Amino acid sequence: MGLQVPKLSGALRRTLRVALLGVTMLVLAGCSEADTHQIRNLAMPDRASAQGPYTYELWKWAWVAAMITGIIVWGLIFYAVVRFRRRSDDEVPRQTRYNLPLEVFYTIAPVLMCVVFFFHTVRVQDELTKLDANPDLTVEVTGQQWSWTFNHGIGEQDTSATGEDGDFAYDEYVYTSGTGRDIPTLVLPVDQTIQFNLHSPDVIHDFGVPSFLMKMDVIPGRVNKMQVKPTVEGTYAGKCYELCGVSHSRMLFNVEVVSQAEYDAYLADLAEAGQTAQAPLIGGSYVNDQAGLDDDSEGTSE
Ligand SMILES: [Cu+2]
Repeated sequence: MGLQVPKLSGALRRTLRVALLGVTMLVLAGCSEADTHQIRNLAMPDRASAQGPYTYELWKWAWVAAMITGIIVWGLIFYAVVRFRRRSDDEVPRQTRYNLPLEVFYTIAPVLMCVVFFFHTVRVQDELTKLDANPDLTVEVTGQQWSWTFNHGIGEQDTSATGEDGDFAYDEYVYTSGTGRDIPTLVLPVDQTIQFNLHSPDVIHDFGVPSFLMKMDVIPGRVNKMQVKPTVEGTYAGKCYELCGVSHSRMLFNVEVVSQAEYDAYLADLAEAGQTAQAPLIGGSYVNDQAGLDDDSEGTSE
């Protein structure tokens, strides 16, 4: 006799079916609106930047590709389990080895899949790291252990400035700076292409805003540049994406995307509060003698 599968009685089968339906409904009903939103977004935040959809589409289609692969693999597994199951106690099914076409297939198929993933990853990466030679504004960002300093330029922007070796795009800056205890807010105007020049005086950090679906390493000794165009006004959360030391988890900041008028008013407020500087606060040799980047920045002290 073959494998003994116990036959379920009709009544038992009906009971099981009702129970399964009940459990499914309970699980689905347990999903809050936020959960369903998350599921529909494939666990990604709503896109709040012009760059966001590129990252999101890559993420979405990677899931689709993984799902198709999964369904094929699961299908083949179940097919093999059923089709080639042991049918007798004293007989072993035909053992197949060294099937050359099959081996060629399962070597080439994953390589082809990686090629497709790689191609689209590079395509999206090129799109995200593309730099407009004339961004609407440039913000000098400093990631320091353990917070952020944001330097906004005042007046005319010199787009030929490199952001390196003291060559900055503006003659005057206003700034805001946080500590590990008191997280800073980055205010940005909506629908403007904003260039972030990223500076670090100490270790590698990573500047990113989940809702923009963009992030970039902040590396000491070099200035990485990233451009983002926020498209939706609102308040977002930003953070350091690179484990940079003991208080890495405190390297949070808020992002407020506002209208151009509100942005201008914000810069005026900072200037009025005396948070002005001739050059952006970027740490390095500035770290001990510039406001906002003094020892107080180390939120873990005391
Ligand atoms: Cu960090």
